[in-house]
This record gives sequence, C-alpha cells and structure tokens, in this order.
Amino acid sequence: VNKAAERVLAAVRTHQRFLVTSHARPDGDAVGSVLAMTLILRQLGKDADPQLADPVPLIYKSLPHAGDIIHDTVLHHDDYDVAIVLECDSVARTRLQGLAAFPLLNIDHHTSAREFAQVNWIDSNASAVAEMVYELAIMAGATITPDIATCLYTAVLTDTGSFCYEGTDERTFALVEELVRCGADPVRIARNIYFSNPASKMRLLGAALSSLHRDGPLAWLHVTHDQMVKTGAIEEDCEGLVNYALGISGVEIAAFFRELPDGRFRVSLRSKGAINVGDVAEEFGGGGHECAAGLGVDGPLDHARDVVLGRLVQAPPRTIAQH
Ligand SMILES: [Mn+2]
Repeated sequence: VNKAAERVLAAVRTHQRFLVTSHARPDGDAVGSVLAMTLILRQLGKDADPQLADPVPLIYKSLPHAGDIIHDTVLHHDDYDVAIVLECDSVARTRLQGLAAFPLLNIDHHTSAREFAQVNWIDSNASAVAEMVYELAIMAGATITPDIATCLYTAVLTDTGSFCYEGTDERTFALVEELVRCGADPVRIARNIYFSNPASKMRLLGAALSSLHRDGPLAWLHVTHDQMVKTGAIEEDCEGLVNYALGISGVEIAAFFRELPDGRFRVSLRSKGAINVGDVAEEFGGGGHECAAGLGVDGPLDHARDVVLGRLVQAPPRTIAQH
C-alpha cells in the first residue's frame, strides 16, 4: 500500500473546493496532469479550478477542457479547501501569489522534488506525474473517461520524450495501453503535438542549428534574444531544440542556451545517461531529472557557456540506473 498516495486520497475525500496547479511555463506533463486531476475531482463531485501562471503552449491547446484553465498569477477565489500542486518542486515555481495560504498537496516525480507541502507524494520512478494521477484515480474509484485518458496519455508521451528517455519501461507501456483502451487516440494526439508546430519554431530551429558546436561527448547550441524576435518565436518554440544536439552519435550531454530579454540565459540540459544533469542543474538553482533538466545563468553568452559547459565536463560519470 502506498502510504503517501493514501494520504493524498484521504485529503481529496474530506475536502470540497480544490485549486489544481503546476509550475510556470507548463510542459505536457504539467498541462495534462492538471487537466486530468481537475476532471477526476469533478467526477468525484468536487469543485476544482485548474490554474497556471502562464498560457498553455499551442500544441496542448486542443486538450480536453484546456479552455477551463485560469491563466493568472493572482488567485481568483480565496475559499479553496486545498491546493494540489503537481509536477512542481516549490510554491515559488508555480508563480501563483498567495498559494502558500492554503493547505497544499504535493505530487511530484522530479529528482529535485521537495517535501514543501502538508501532504507530499513523491515518486521519482514515475515516468510522469500523470502516472501518479492515474494511480490516484484508480484508488479513488474514478472512471478513466476518454477526456481524462487523452490528457494523461499526452503527459506520458511528452514527459518520456516519446517513450525514449531513461525510465521508460514496461510499466509505461502498460499504462498507455490502458489509456488507449480508455479512449486516448495516439494518432490524433501525435498529430497535435508533433505535426502542429508554428512556422516560427522551424525558423528558430534553423537559427539554433547554425550555432551547433560539438566537443567530444558534449554538444551545445544557442539562440539570442534578437533571433527570437527576428523569427517571431516565443518561449515555447524553444521546447525540444536541445534534442537536436543530443541526436549526434557519440554525444552524451547536450546544452541549449536561450538568451532572455534581460541578458540572462535559460539553459536546457539533456543526457543520454552517463551524467546526471539534474544534479548539475540544482547546483545552479535549477532542477529536473537525471536525463533532462533546466537552469538559469547570467550572461553574456561566453560566460554562460563557460560556467555551464565547464561544470558538465567535471561532472562525475554515473552508473545508469537499473529499472
Ligand atoms: Mn513531469
């Protein structure tokens, strides 16, 4: 019996008004898990408001009930019994003001996860928080409707890097098999996520690839703020660009540097498993997983590149975890 999950379920059963949220700049697991949790709570007869500080990225806008999400850093109600924070390692990272005033339930799978809430359920073996939301739904006796299945499938698909990242195992496939059985349509979902990019993203990809450098097991690329403006790209268009650097044979670690309007850099790190980039990101105040992580660092580019790549070169090789 999963004690942490039981405590979350007990809190769900004994309360009525829920806020459901996740980290700012939401990814597929954040959006999919927030929507699925909201739909599950409503099915259980609860009131649930999904809220995120930032807009839903274009490729996730067609998810069922995505239009229900409140986009604001200010809470619209002050009478929530509980706030459920999904896939997020701190209250600060939600960027929602006043969230800490509510009792919090924390459900997370990051290696950088923290026990910041009244009830914490952390499972770093879960391929996505969506896997934990599914588990909770089954424990609660909820029905996995086609809408819920679609949200959960999208989260698992994207958080496993299309079933490519380390940690993808038979449990992952058993889950998505069940989600497809419950009504998730893999073809339609793949079309929305992989074949619905704005042209700006492809123009930005061109700019990023022209900056590609490789030194042994390390490859990196960058885009400047000026290139973001010229290509008409927005933040979410940077999603996944780092994987083009990781796609090179013999490259073990990849870094993508994006210049922010204030001259700082957001850095995405990816690893094929030889280095734990989550640990490296945490040293810079960021976080994530062993094989996918992010952090912020001061510019200019030369400085950002030197400190991050310098640290990656020093990182001790790790034994790839057995699953
Ligand atoms: Mn996740």
